[in-house]
Amino acid sequence: MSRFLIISNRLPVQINISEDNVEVTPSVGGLATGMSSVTKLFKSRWIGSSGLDKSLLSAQQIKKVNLALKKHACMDVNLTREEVELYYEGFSNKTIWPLFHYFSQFVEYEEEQWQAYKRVNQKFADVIAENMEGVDKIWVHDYHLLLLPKLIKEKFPNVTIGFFLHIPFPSYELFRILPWRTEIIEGMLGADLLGFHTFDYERHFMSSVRRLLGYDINIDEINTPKRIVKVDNFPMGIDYNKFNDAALESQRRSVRDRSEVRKELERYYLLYPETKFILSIDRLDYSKGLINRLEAFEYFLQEYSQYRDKVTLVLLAVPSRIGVDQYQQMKSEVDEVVGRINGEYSTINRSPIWYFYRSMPFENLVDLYNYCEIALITPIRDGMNLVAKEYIASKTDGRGVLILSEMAGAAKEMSEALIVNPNDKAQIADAIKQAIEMPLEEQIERNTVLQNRLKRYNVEKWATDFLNTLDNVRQDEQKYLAKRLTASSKNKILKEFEGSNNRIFFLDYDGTLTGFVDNPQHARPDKELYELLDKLAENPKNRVVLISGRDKGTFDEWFGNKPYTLIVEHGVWYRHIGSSWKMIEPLDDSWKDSIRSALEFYVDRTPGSFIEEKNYSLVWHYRKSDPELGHNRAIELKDEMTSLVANLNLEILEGNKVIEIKNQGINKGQAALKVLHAQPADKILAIGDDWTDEFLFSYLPEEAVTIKVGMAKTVADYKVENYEEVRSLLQKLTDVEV
Ligand code: GDG
Repeated sequence: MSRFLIISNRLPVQINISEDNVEVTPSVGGLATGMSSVTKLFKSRWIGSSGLDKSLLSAQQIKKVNLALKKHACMDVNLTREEVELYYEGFSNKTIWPLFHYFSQFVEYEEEQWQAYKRVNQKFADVIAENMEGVDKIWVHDYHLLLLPKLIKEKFPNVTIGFFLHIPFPSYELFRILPWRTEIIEGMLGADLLGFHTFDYERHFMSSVRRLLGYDINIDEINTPKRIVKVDNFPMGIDYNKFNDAALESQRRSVRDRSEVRKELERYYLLYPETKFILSIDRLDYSKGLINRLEAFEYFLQEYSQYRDKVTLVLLAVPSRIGVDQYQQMKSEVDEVVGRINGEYSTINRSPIWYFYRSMPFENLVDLYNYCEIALITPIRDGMNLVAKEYIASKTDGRGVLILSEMAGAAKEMSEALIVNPNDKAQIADAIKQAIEMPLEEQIERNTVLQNRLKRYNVEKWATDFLNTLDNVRQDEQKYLAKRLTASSKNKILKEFEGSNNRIFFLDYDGTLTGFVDNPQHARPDKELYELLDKLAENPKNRVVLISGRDKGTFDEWFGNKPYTLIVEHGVWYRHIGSSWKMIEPLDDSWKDSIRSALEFYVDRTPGSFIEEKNYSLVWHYRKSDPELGHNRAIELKDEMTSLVANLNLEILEGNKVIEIKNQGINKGQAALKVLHAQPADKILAIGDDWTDEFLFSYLPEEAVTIKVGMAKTVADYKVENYEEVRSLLQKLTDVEV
């Protein structure tokens, strides 16, 4: 059985210590529930902080805590008071939390807190390292541990790492503000699978990767220099049955056994049968939009005076992060606004807001969900918002209206709710009115759709979906690892080539023999490369063929007097050693004028891009353009060209930050076959990095050894990481005995 680690800032347990007695009970939060279903499948262990300040405990108590945690398969990461202050309250909650929720005015940029954040992420990595025996899979959670995936990967490259972010990932324009943005993105990219609640967060993350690191992105995969990282969205669900069953159970209880909250609501309802309860539940956090919500409610009371004595707002604000200044300020602000509204609109018998600043036991929470006719959930930003889902799950008779902010991740899946802009008081007030007046059939109709969806995609499904995707990524990784050119496969190739008297090497140029540079003109061969190729070519048993998308002129200039065969323009021209350029097949170039003018339009609208003209093709380069603009324009260009090129018998080749338009049926594979046909070889080696090289790999006879540079998918036999590895292999081949 494989072993699995779950990592989060806090362990999913409550610890009670009284003198010599230590009691550890599992907590019941969404994440813990979701995980419990998957932890049954694997031998797993949870690593996180217990939240205890161990400096206040005796050695005996610490021992007991650790033992009790072990029984619950938990491992404590021991944080000092100072670390909690700087890493948790500090960098996590005063830098990342406000920034990722678009509250840039609250963001602190403290080097000391950043250093503590790095230190604590390392501390987590160290505890993980001590617990790695038999572990092949790790799932890291949330914004406190953004650097952890990379720290684990560096030490344990073969372990598969998933990371899930529970809060929004902001747009690049916000994220770029952060002085430590690159380290954070690189930290996250240590994972093999990155999960977000919504496609928007995923999209924002991709955009930051593209802009900060320039990596190529293929739909939902990022090609980093070493690995492919998969990115996807997994909207977190809830334990639907738990809420639905608890609500049914509460209704079945005799009046005497009901919770105080329920009794109080029912009593009030008997007195004022026209009352509609509007429920608001969240942690007291600025991202949850409490002030806006209260002001919208105030506006509603002003505008729709006919409902003033018919609505009660039940406001449950759960204390949170009380050590952070903004949270204390917010508490005073909420107190003040609630006081103002109640002061203005209360009568002798009733006040419009019932305000609770505390957390409630689960049963009471479900009673509130079940009993209140309307839920008003209007965060300014929220990764997902589980309260909205729990409310709907607790509506056992299908009645009730959810008013939900469009800024909550949950809004993407809950379009049957009344969706509002949390900053638009008038719209919220109208939605409250609409909710009060909504016919029961409509409520049931909307909620049935919502409930069916929540039942299906519950937290268990969420967790298993994520882990199944992680397993698939692992299998892909294994496939990749199987293709990785190892020392032993290298030796095998060398041995095979040693025995041959007639060897040929088809070598792509850019990205294969040299690295990429911004301007293709600057990618001249260096001295080391000339020496390497010369040495390879000087052996009479070897033939060196450079096969590239470049133009004749450039290759003439760089390799004109060299003893290599040259194939350029992706197989349009070839030149044998000492002879002149010949066309592989006669071609027509009369199409160029019409295509050129279309491409010029893209150059005008895409700063930094330019056209390269080859004899039988036109190339639009966008490596120096804004990465996202370039990417989008490339998609547009391909779209626009599709029908045009088909009519002119042309084709579009997409390379690394280039789009090339050329005559159909010409490719590196066909050109290589011509060369082989004219003069066969018994050992063939082909190396390339681009997808245009895939033609080469697939056209060559089966016995050819083919090598892909980079991590992208390939039909080649082997993969190497970069051009340096190619050079080192060629170096070894020059030493093969004559
Ligand atoms: C973060 C993201 C994302 C609340 N009051 C009481 C209580 N709760 C429980 C609710 C719910 C949970 O706390 C709150 O979850 P949310 O999703 O609404 O919000 P965050 O705490 O901010 O969570 C959020 C989430 O992570 C998951 O990825 O959805 O966007 O910010 O489950 O039931 N539970 C009890 N008493 C209370 O008074 N027992």
